[in-house]
Amino acid sequence: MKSNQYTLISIEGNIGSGKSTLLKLIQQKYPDLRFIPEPVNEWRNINGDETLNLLGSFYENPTRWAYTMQVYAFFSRLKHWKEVLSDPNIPKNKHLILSERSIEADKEIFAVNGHKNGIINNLEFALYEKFYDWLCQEVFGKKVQKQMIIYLQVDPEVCHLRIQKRAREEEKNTISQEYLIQIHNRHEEWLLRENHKNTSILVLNGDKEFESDIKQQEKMFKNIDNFLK
Ligand code: DCP
Repeated sequence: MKSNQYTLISIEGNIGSGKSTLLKLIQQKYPDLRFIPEPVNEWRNINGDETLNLLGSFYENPTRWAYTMQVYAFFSRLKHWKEVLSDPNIPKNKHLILSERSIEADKEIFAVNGHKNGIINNLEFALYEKFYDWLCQEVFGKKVQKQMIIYLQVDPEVCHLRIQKRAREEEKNTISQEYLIQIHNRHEEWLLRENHKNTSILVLNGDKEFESDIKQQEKMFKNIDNFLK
């Protein structure tokens, strides 16, 4: 692989599927991976101001805020990428990048689902696609050579229970089972039914709680270790 090209390993899965937990475990096991943080907290208080809560606004009034939410999600993820890509001194072993979700997932899951269910209208979706295509080309060019996806597949009912348990204020009374089924179906459609070029996909079942279950973690890591070899 050329030295200025990256391989992206992204962890994908429904809201509440356990991506952050899995990411932490992978980071512990593979400390050399370069890591891009999930910007969710940046969406909860713009400029550090808790009254400017985009995630909360989106769940309170999805039709009003879905487009804005996706534009900002795209922007904030791109900003993190730009930091990585503009680093002139990339150590040789830092070409593998680990990320919770990806820019592509934001589009394929949340923007497409929002368009399908009508909270993003045709005009908004056309605008989103225009700057998505142009900016991705501008920022990435040919810099990401390969993508590896770890899909944490979890029953939407289990995700619902986990969301209730973790009780992120903006989500606990606003995310319905129906919405989680839509997001689940989009993952299945995108990752299991569509064709992917230069992408390998590992599907891991995450129905069983694994945060405090060492045996379950060992099972998962047998697959992950093989996949990343
Ligand atoms: N979100 C969104 N649009 C995006 C990305 C995320 O509306 N393009 C929302 C969905 C969640 C919140 O942001 O309410 C965070 O979503 P994630 O699934 O990325 O993160 P979680 O912390 O929910 O993941 P997990 O519980 O799997 O660790």
